[in-house]
Amino acid sequence: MSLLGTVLERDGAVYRVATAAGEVRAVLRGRTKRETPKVVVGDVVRLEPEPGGALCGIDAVEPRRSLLERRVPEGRGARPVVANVDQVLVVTATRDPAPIAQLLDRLLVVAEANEIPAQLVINKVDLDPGDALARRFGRAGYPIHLTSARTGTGLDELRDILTGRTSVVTGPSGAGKSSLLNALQRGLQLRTGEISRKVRRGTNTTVGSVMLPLDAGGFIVDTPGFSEVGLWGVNPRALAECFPEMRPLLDRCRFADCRHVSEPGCAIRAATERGEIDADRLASYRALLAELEAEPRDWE
Ligand SMILES: Nc1nc2c(ncn2[C@@H]2O[C@H](COP(=O)(O)OP(=O)(O)OP(=O)(O)O)[C@@H](O)[C@H]2O)c(=O)[nH]1
Ligand SMILES: [Mg+2]
Ligand SMILES: [Zn+2]
Repeated sequence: MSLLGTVLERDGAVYRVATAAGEVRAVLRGRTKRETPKVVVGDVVRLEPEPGGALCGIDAVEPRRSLLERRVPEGRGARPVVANVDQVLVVTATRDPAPIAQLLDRLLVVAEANEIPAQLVINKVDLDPGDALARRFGRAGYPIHLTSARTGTGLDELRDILTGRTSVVTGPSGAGKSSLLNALQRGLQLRTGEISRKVRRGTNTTVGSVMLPLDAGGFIVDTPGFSEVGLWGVNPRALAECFPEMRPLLDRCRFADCRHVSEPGCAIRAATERGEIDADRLASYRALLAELEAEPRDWE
């Protein structure tokens, strides 16, 4: 009798898997050992209890709804990081630390490049209402959620969008991600007010992703180094498609291969001059474009 489960974490050859009957530990077996795709965190797997053993066998991987991939700089293709992510929540503070719009744009582009819907959480509204941020990203087309982990503002709304889905929560250090999650999920006790992830990132060792089940249903994914996921290898030509407010205008540029930098007849620049696209978003687009164009052209 086989059982379905969701892979929460990998520890060497052993996977921690959540099933309706509780958590089990499992190893790859036969077919899943040899075959690609390799099992990653977030995968829904079919388990076969090992007779008399403490470990289950993973017999099959269910088809994936989505896949967040880390593209490898040396042109070695892409490495799967997390499967079945439904949404990315980019969290920023209104202040302390000061929001950096361009960094938020980058995180949103990473989500778009992986074809995962993104939303913006503007936290610490007890310190500043965050109007300018809400306007900038709202105009770009992103759903906005105003929260305060300190006062509880917006937490019901945040709980609603997390429930029943698998969400990557990302954003700059100090934005309040851990504080928000602790406020939403009893017993989570993530450490706050320390720069935990930075330390791990600095060592250059890739720490795997972890999924945290929510009591209300759904999972939160902690993916170290999300900002390094996904931008490598994005075709510069496809970058403008990762800006939702630019997408509907792209076929109106005079040249089909318009980079929206200095080309004549550019519909994006015209819309920016008319005030329909935020000039600062276009500036972010150009900064990311320059970065991508400086990369080796693995994707060609
Ligand atoms: N005033 C105020 N402070 C907050 C709020 N949310 C979090 N903080 C504080 O901001 C600091 C950073 O919060 P964390 O939850 O650790 O931030 P983080 O995003 O998890 O940071 P990293 O784990 O380093 O990425 C802590 O001192 C929190 O107490 C809020 O809504 N309002
Ligand atoms: Mg944290
Ligand atoms: Zn153009």
